[in-house]
Amino acid sequence: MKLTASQIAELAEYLESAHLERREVVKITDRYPDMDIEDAYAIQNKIKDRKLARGEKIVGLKCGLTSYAKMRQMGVETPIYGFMTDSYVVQDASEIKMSDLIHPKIEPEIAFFLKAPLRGPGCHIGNVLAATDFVMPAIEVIDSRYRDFKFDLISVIADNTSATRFIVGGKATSVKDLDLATLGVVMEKNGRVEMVGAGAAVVGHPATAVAMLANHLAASGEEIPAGSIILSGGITEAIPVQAGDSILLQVQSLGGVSARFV
Ligand code: OOG
Ligand code: MG
Repeated sequence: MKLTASQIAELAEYLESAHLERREVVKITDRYPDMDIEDAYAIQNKIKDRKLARGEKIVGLKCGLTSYAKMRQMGVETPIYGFMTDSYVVQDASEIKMSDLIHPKIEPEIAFFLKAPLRGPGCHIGNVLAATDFVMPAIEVIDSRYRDFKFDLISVIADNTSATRFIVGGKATSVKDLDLATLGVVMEKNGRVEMVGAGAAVVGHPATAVAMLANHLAASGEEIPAGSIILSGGITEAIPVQAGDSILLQVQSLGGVSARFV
């Protein structure tokens, strides 16, 4: 840790008000170039405390930068993790107001619904599949609070990994008869195929991303609670969206999930 408790609290307020007021801000490492990853998660945790104090509830956790494409793009080898509250939930086939957001992008993901807790260290695909009640297609809407959606690893962790909305839909499906690595995904915008991919784009197998999250939490003595929704991380690059855009994600065997930006 390089920052003081009051600097952590100040940066949490800086980023959370940018989120609430829908404005872009200068990335925090410009002001604190020496801050480290531990500081970044401490800021994210303070943002979580602020939301909980306001009455929001944690509904799930997310993995980010889990696709090889995104990791390469960022020059990193470890995923990042964030949280999602009830205010991030968007119902399938409904509208998302652009006026609530800054410069959103969408990502095709797999959502894991856990029936049992997951605790590291040493958590692996097998533990994740055993603890998974079912999976569903998910679209994550990310909306970095940083100017022009540009950041480094430390800044984006502090900004709760750009989390802002997510939509789940399609068929709740048991993982028993699914091969999540070869599962195909097709992301459409306005009736045009924009991105295609397969589950293996996420660290070889989407369940591995969930195992890595459990192992990450274990380092601070935490676990993933039963009943959580976990987003795997985007399978393809993110796609920018604007008012008027209709989006549809179809996942092999799991059906589709959609939304409209207005
Ligand atoms: C960081 C969040 C990345 C994912 O699925 O890879 C993420 C960002 O790119 O803004 O959610
Ligand atoms: Mg994501």
